[in-house]
Amino acid sequence: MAVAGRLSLATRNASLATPSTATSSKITTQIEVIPCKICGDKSSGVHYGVITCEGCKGFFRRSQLPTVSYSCSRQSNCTIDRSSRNRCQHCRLQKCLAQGMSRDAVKFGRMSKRQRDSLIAEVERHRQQQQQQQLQVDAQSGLAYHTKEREDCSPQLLQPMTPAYCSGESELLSFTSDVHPYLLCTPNQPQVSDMIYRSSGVSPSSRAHMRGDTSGHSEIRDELCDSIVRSNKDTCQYRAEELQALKWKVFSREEMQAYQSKSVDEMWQHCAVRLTDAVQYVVEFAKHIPGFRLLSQNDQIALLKTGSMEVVLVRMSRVFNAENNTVFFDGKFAGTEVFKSLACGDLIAAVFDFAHSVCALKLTDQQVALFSALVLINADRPCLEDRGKVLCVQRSVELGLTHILHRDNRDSLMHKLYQRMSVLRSLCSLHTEKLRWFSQRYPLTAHCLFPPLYKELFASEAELMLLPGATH
Ligand code: HC3
Repeated sequence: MAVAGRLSLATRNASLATPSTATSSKITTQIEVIPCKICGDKSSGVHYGVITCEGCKGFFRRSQLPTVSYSCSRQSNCTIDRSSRNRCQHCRLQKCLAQGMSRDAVKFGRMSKRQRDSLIAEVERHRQQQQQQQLQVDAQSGLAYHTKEREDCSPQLLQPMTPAYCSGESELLSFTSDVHPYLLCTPNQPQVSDMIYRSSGVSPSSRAHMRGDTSGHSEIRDELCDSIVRSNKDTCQYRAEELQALKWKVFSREEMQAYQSKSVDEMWQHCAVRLTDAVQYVVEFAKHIPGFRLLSQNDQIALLKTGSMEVVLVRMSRVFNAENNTVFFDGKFAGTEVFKSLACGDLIAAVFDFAHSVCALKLTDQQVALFSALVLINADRPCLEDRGKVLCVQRSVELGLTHILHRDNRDSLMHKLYQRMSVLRSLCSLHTEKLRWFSQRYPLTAHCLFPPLYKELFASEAELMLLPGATH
């Protein structure tokens, strides 16, 4: 797997939602020349990751309320334009999702250099189109036209646009400059006690040293556990109270039928967007696991590529109601029937069984957090550059998990958690298999309509990029 070659991360600092540089603010002031990607009305900027008008922005915001659910009374293929946009909320929402709108785009919507250049090119292309139209009008009305600006146009800027979902740059990691406590260690020192905190001037270990006591080790371990638990809580996607309040809110028969009458590719696209949202939270979780950021970027990516789907599946147990076998999906609790049109019943059944089996372990939030960290930081994953360093972080997480299980009088859980880990591996292989089947059958959807992050995570395994000219 050519991780280093394909995934360049260095330039991923500009935020699409909150542009901070001069270039970004220049782009935002000019974005309005591009019509709303949903209905074609006049746009007002980038909202939820896509250029839209105020109307579609508000519509998308309202559509994300947990109580909202739309269905189409026709064939789910209504035309959405300025005049028809209010006729079918279902198809309008589908178009928003297909264009890549996501409520998480505000939080995670970082713009890569490629995307920024692409946007500048699109702004320029539209500006020129408008100018061209004006020139034609002027010519017809006999007006002279020669502007310096026209002569200066770079041919580069006139190149065809790459659709947002067809860009080839890494979506996996966006590096922010926020400082979090992190651990530093070398491959030859794989113990928590050998790690050095670099977050503040004086580390817990040196504080302990100065006091001459041995409690420093446990202090470090406790800080590591706290950090992972906090990170898990901050990135868990849904608040416990929210889930509790909606626990018995299941999809109605009509709503379920609306999902079931979606075409296979439509449902795949829908689920791919939902899955990608969940993965983005996992990526944020990973970035705050002490020690993760000290790994090379390629190793961080390699761990996320193999582990993020597994963590999504672990997290599924938190949003799973084992009493009626439903999962929180699109604002309500959904049974396996909701996913029928994906046409992969065996995968869905296996994933639901897994969630059930994790629920049966009755893990605390702390145990789930440490277990998730251990699923991610695994030195046995393929393509790691510095396996020793990964092992070092893995050991520290293992020690943390062992400690909290011991403290909670649940030592015997460790063995069961390792068993669950091997089930996770087979679930992901099955998922990859399904994706391979789907991308052979619907190459266009897989190539152009799946979120870039989804493709980046699963592409190499499932050969999603089957189209000629696709970036490998
Ligand atoms: C059902 C789901 C896996 C679980 C995902 C969960 C429930 C996980 C916990 C998050 O907090 C919320 C969440 C959102 C999306 C859920 C996924 C949607 C589809 C996926 C199935 C396993 C199908 C795989 C979809 C495919 C084939 C397109 O990749």
